[in-house]
Amino acid sequence: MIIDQINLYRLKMPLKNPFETSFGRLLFKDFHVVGVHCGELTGYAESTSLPYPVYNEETTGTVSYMLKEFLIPRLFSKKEIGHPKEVDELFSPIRRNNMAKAVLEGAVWDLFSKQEGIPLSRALGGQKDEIEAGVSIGIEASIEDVLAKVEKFMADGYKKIKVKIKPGFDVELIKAIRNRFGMDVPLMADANSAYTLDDIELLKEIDQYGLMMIEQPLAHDDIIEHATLQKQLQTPICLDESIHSAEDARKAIELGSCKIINIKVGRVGGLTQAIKIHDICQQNDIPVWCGGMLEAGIGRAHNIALTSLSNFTIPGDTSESNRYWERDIIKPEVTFKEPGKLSVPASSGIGYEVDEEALREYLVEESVIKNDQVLQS
Ligand code: OSB
Ligand code: MG
Repeated sequence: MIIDQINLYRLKMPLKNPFETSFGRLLFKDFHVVGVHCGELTGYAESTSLPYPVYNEETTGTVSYMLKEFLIPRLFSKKEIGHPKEVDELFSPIRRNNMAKAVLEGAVWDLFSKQEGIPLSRALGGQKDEIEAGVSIGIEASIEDVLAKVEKFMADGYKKIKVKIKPGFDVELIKAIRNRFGMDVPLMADANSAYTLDDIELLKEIDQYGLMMIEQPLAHDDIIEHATLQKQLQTPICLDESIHSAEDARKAIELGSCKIINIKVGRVGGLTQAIKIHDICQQNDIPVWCGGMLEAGIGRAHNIALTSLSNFTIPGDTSESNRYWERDIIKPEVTFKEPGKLSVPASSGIGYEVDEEALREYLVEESVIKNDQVLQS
């Protein structure tokens, strides 16, 4: 592949409803779509950054800066790319900035699979034709409001319900869900680092409710105290924020910091690294699932392709497009093939068309970056 041009689109998409976590409230998604061009073909990916550095250290602004100043020039410096894994290697001397790396690497993966004429899922090594869908419910004004959403999403057929918790909105919420809907709800809680080991009694109380897992209860950069906590809980701990690479995953597994890992492509710096984490977890009998960052359609399509790998045995955060969007940026939108199940596309690349008209509707900034190396040669 010789990439001749890269289009960088910054989009602002209003969420149907605000989404609140222990670190704040989001009203819209402000993110980038990257298109990498090679002749007639374009590979697409979407950045998972948020407007504020509250989930990780990146923001939509830092992603834009890193892409323009470092990552795109570095990609162009390599004359020809044989395989997307080379992009992961090419970016490895640059520290962190994983979401910025991931969006460019992901677009190259899509381009590569389009060139090969195979689905992205197959290029990644995935075998499944369908995956199970889960949904994440934010912190709401009241427990009743969360219960109403749980009821709706269960009726829709979702196979996993994740609820966000924070101090003061935790035990009572879980108890209310169990009291209303019983043990049949495949339920988990995500704390987004809102607790410390001082909260051990409260965490032990949550332990009674038979959750599938508790996600990232302790600090965003911790794997030591999570190991201490896991020894005292029956409920599996799932790490999200703490895992940025296959090396992090290996160390967390070795320490016993978790029994499950949430893989988010952006957080770990791309699909190549996501596959490595998947493989290390598989070798150690640690199941994984694909976490979400309120993606629009392109990001959703990437997540579906990744989830087709065999150790993604737990439903992820990947929901239908209409969970967050009035109008998504792909055609067709992501919808269930049957309740709670999504098809893994059989056509080449991400398997969805980018809806240019919708993309333009949300566009706030566009940059076209040409590869001068190609023009000169
Ligand atoms: O921790 O999983 C998280 C959204 C933004 C930031 C962090 C998280 C989330 C979600 C979103 O839970 C899930 C989704 O994409 O539906
Ligand atoms: Mg999480």
